Amino acid sequence: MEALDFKEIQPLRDMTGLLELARLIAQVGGPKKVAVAAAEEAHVIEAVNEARIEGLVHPILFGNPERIRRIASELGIRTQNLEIRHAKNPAEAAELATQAVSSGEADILMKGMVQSSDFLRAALNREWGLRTGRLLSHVLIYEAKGYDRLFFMSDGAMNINPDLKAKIQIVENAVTLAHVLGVNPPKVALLAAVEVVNPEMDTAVEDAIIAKMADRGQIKGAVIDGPLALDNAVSEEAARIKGIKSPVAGKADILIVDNIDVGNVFYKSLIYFARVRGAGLIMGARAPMVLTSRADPEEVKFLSLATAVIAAERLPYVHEAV
Ligand code: COD
Repeated sequence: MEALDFKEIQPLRDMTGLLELARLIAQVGGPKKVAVAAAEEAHVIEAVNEARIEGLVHPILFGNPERIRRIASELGIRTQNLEIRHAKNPAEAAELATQAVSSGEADILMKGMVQSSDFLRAALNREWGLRTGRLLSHVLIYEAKGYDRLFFMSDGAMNINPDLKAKIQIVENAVTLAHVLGVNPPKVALLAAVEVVNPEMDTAVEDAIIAKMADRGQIKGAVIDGPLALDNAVSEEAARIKGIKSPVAGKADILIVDNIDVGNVFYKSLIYFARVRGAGLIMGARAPMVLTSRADPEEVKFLSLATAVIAAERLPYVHEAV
C-alpha cells in the first residue's frame, strides 16, 4: 500500500474538519515541533499542552523556566512533560525560538508573552530570521454560522498600512493558505466601503487595479474581485439586490482589508462579539508562525497551532504546485 501523504486534500469547510486533518497528519508523521517565544503565559501553555496531549505538537518553551513551571503547575500541568529552555528576557526568547526554527530544529514558531513587534522583528532578522524575500502577512481563518466554508481575512495583525505592492503579496499569502487548506481556487474579495470604483478612494482604486491584474493572469491561483463591500462579498442576496455581477460577489472565501486597524477590529469583533472559532497564522516566512494576541482565548491559540501543523506539512506541496 502506498504511504499516506497529504499532497491532495478535500477543501476544509470548518474548524472540526481542520482539527481532524491536523490530527491525521500528526498520526502519520508524528507531532510537529513548535518553538514558543516567551512561553510564560497561561493561555499559551494551556494551548500548547492541549496540542501536545492530542499528539499534534512537541513544544519547546523558551523563556523564564521558573515562571513557566509555576504557571504550568497552577494549571495542573506536569512540568516534567515540558521541554523548557532558558532565555533571559522576552526579546532573547524570541531570538532563540526563531533560531530553533531557522536552523530546522523546529517546524513552527509561536508568539508567547512578547510584544508582537519584537516577535516580528526577530522573524525578520537578516542573519537568523525566517525571511524568504516575500512579504510576511497575517491571515485569520474562521468559521461563521450559516456558512458552509471557512473564511480567511488579512491583514489585521502585521502590515500597518500596506501599499499596492504589499497588498498584492497579502492577497498571494492568503491564497497560499487557502490552498494549504484545500480551497483551490479561492474567491478573493478586496473589501472597501463601496462596490464602485470611486476615484477619491485610493484604496478602492488599488482594489480595481489588483482585480484587473488578476484578470490578466498576473496573480494566479484565485478568482479575485474588488472593490466589494463586506455585505455583497459574503451575501448572495445583498449582491443580487445591488445588481453586482461578479464571480466573487456573495461567494468570497478570502476577505482583504486595507489596513491593520480595519483588520484588527474585524478580527476582535469576530472573536469577542460573534464568538466565532478562529485561528491566525503569519504566512510568507520560511515556516508557519502563530501570532495570536496575548489576550486571545486559549481556543484561538490551539486552533492556530492545528492550522500551523497543516501548513508545516502542506506548504512544500503547495509551493511545488505553483
Ligand atoms: N514582511 C517582510 N519584511 C518586512 C515586513 C513584512 N511584513 N515588514 C518590514 N519588513 C522588513 C523591511 O523590508 C525592512 O528590511 C525591515 O523589515 C525593517 O523594516 P521597517 O523598518 O519598516 O520595519 P519595523 O521593524 O519598523 O516594523 C516591522 C513590524 C512588523 C515590527 C511593524 O510593521 C509592526 O510593528 N507591525 C504591527 C505589529 C503589531 O503591533 N501587531 C499588533 C496586532 S497582534
